[in-house]
This record gives sequence, C-alpha cells and structure tokens, in this order.
Amino acid sequence: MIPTITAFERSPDRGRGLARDMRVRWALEEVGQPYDVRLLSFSEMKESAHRMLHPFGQIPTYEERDLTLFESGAIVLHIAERHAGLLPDDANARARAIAWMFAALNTVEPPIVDRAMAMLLEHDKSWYEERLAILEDRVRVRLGELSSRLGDANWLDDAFSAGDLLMVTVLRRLNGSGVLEKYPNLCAYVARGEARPAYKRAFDAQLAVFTGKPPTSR
Ligand code: GTB
Repeated sequence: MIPTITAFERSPDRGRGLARDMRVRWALEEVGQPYDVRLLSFSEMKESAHRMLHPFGQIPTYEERDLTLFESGAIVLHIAERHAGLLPDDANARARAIAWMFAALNTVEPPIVDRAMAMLLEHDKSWYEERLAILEDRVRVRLGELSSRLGDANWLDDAFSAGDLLMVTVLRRLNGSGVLEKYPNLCAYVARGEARPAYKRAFDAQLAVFTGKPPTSR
C-alpha cells in the first residue's frame, strides 16, 4: 500500500523545500517508496479530522494501512527502519546514525528555528537587533561544533544515513543567511545532500505544488 503524507497546499517558503514534508519526501525517495500527498490549507490543518492524525494540527503526517504518524523525525525513522538505504546494518553504526537524527532535531534545529522565528515575529521590536545577535551566536556555537566534527568527511558517520538527511534539511534553513557560509565544510555538506538524485526528486515534487507545474522528468 502506498503511504500518504500531508503537506502545505501553499507553503509559505514558496517551494524552497523548507517545510518539514521535504525531509519525509526525501526519505521516501531515497528508499524508492512511492507516496501520495494530501495537501492542506492552514484552516484544514486545524480541523478535527486532521487533528485526529496530528494532535498539534500541523504537517507532515504519514498514513500507511492502520498506522498514522506525526513528527517528521519519527516518520523518517519509521521509513528508515522499514526499508534499506537510510540506516546501516551494523547495530552500533545504526545506533550512531539514530543519534545523529536526534542531534539534528534536538540540538541543531532548535537554535536555527529560534533565529528564524525571531526574524519572522519580532523584527519590529525595539530589542530585536540585540536579541538576533544572541540567537545568531547560539547558532554559530552549534555550527562550529558540527563543523569541527564533520571535518573533511562527506557524511557525519561514514555512509550517508537518515542522520545526514535530517541534518541537511535542518541546515538548509540557513542557506543564504550569511551564517552558514562561514563554515565552508558545512556548505559543501549541504550541497552534497542537495545533489543526491532522491533529494532533487523530492525538491521538485514539493516545488511543483507551489508552481502548479508537474516536475520535469530526469
Ligand atoms: N516537530 C514537528 C515535526 O518535525 O514534524 C514540527 C511540525 C511543523 O512545525 N509543521 C509546520 C506546520 O504545520 C510546517 S513545517 N505549521 C503550521 C502550524 O503550526 O499551524 C515548519 C515550516 C513552515 C514554513 C517554513 N518556511 O516557510 O520557510 C519553514 C518551516
């Protein structure tokens, strides 16, 4: 049975692949699992029918037979556990890849989202510049640590994994910010992720929702 995910009917990022359905689409593309997408307006996300699937009235969700999931990290882990390609077979390497998934979502993403939310919601406040500087410092601390760990490796722990998939999607939120650009190895890491054929298919599919034009075949 083909799983169904939910995504924005009209993403505020205008199809730049920053909404969290992108990481689910990418995971599905990496493992070669076809999927359907149900698009939702903001008001539909808050209706009780959708809240049955997602208690917080958000996207993405994932439905497959009698299983419904929310939380993009849980969905990517589910996909990675049921298909080959996103988690190593070796038990220790698998545990480390899952640790990187948590690191992406629990350690690296929060300061990046805090910065983005401040830029969106607090830019008219008198204390905005001061707060932004503090938030950007927090982002830089994490990027510096991540950059040191990655060094000149291609991926965080040997082969590409769901940990890299999530980390790349998290870092992409900083593309063009001037913050990520101070870490050339992280920029190259993100570019490596974006160059993967599965990433491109996922990106094109979500962009097509915004443009209304079907993705061109490769
Ligand atoms: N922790 C949850 C997960 O990982 O699945 C967070 C889910 C979430 O934040 N979903 C957002 C949502 O549904 C969309 S992705 N928001 C509507 C609401 O809460 O009412 C977040 C997002 C949205 C837009 C951009 N953008 O335009 O750049 C980037 C990220």
